Amino acid sequence: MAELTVDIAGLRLQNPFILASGIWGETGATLARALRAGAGAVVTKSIGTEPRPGYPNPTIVEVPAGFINAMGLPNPGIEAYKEEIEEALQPGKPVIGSIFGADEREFVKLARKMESYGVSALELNLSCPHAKGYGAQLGQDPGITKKITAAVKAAVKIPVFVKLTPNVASIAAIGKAAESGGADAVVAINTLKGMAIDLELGRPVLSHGSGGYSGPGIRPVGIACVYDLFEAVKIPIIGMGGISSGDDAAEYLLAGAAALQVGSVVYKKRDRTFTHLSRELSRFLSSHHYKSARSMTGKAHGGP
Ligand code: RRO
Repeated sequence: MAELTVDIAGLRLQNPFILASGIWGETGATLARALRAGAGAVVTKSIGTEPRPGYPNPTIVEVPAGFINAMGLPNPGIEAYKEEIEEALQPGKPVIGSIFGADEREFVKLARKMESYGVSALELNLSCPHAKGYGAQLGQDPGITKKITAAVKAAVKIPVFVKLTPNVASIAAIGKAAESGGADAVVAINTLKGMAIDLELGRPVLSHGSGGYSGPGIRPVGIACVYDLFEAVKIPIIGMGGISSGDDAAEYLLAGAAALQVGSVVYKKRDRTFTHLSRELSRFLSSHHYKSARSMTGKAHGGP
């Protein structure tokens, strides 16, 4: 049996498949469920300083090859989230705390709290495509990305991952900014800005108008981003965007990912997601004579 264990910035994962932020992440019970169902690690919903209801319905629509969502960062706020983390920690596997803020002061406050709750690492959301004053509005700027990353790194001891937006001219430049701010890993990619129009109403389907496109349709974009980042940074890359099979996972590893996140596929495969993907990746490794998932990282680069 090929070895699926991977290490990311000191975190040991039994397999490379991490539940992405926003998928089952608002409660500790669902995070624990994903871990018990075989996830290597889980990422929480992005948590802010205050409770937020999110945008009114409709907040998600199925489109060809994926979904468009504009949930609007719904979350219970950092104070109330302590008990969810406690429950998520029960299975004894890594829990990664995702946070979003408007500036480095908010990020530092959230980072300290999350660390005190016992998470294994932080994921800074600098990439939500439709949040005024948050997410990609900060993460599209390399200077702001570096400043927020450096401020969080100086405030906590646990590893800090920075989740990047594909909605930029050069994701490599933003990855380098995160690295120079001291990031321990980058996560690529968050959703692509997208929109669906309701032909009968003659209006956008989602209440917010635009949203974030995820699912199989964005996989080539994610692969290109991971490939470019691998050439630009030395820190590990956590790859994501449209992974729904062992072959998709292998493609991301070859492009340069050291671990993977999955989101949209969980809506289809639910609790079977992680065992299914692990089994398929394991089969791919054996049939292609790779000893381990680890040994595949970045193998699509370099000479003939
Ligand atoms: O909550 C959302 O609407 C959301 C977030 Br925070 C994000 O980072 N990416 C996304 O597609 N949706």
